[in-house]
Amino acid sequence: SGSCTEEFEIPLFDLSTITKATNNFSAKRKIGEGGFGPVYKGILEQGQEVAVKRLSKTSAQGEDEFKNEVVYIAKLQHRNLVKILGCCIEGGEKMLILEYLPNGSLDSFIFGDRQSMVLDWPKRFHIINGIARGLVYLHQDSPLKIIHRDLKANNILLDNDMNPKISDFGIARISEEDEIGAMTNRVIGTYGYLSPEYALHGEYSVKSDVFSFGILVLEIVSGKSNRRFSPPDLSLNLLGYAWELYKEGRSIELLDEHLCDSCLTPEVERSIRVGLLCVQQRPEDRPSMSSVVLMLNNEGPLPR
Ligand code: ACK
Repeated sequence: SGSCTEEFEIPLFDLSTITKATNNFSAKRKIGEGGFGPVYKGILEQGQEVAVKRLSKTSAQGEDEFKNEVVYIAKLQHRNLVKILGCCIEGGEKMLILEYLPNGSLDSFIFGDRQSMVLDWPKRFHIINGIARGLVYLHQDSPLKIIHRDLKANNILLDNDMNPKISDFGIARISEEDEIGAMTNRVIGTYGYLSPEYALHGEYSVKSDVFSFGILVLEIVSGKSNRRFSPPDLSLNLLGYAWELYKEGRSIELLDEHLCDSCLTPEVERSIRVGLLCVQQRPEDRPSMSSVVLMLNNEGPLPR
């Protein structure tokens, strides 16, 4: 009994419970490296699988990201966001206990070693649509209006049914409603996904998430990663390539070679077009996530 913070009423786990569940944080149980430290798979006494995100950076930034994540994730509840089960703050340790998602991140699915399990187009569209719905919730339907700021394939986790779940709220921020953009002099996030106004001028808004979403769409469609590209070459990358193909009516060449040629259905074309709308240079030209969902599902007009 007890809770992580007075304010948020998240269940508090004992350190002994988590130590046991993770086999004393054994290397075998480590599933990856997250924003502020390693992530372990844990199995609770009742057999329930959990993911344990352990704060390891003893830096002010690590502490901030941990606190940020607890505070935000506790208030958010949506089928396309990772669920928090509780936390553990004891003996100098700080950990988040999250639902365990057996299929890991989208990153390893589309660019990684799981290429043998090629995602067909309907699954890819399901993933794109789910991420978009999660973002509509974050941006406008959640009690806090939140900008994620670090959307990338590595932060999209997949459950057993390939439902995407947005994770890692370490650097998320509340969006000030009537502000077009907030400023920061500390640009954190991941190159390849950062919008130009954020990467170059530290200006962020919900429209920076829309940009990152657009990159994700192009990555999911093409099976190619945009991560290795960084400023000032923002145009010499996947999105520049996608634009070229689109303008010349050759969008089919963007498609992942693992997808069938007959895949260039109106649905795929729509997704590519929506992705390209989202990565426009000027934030004000990018659509909101709610119009993205409408356009993806052919329920709203798609501008030329
Ligand atoms: O692709 P992955 O195995 O899936 O590697 C990353 C790594 O940890 C760093 O984020 C994995 N991961 C993070 N959170 C979870 C979770 N809740 N369930 C399963 N795997 C997770 C992620």
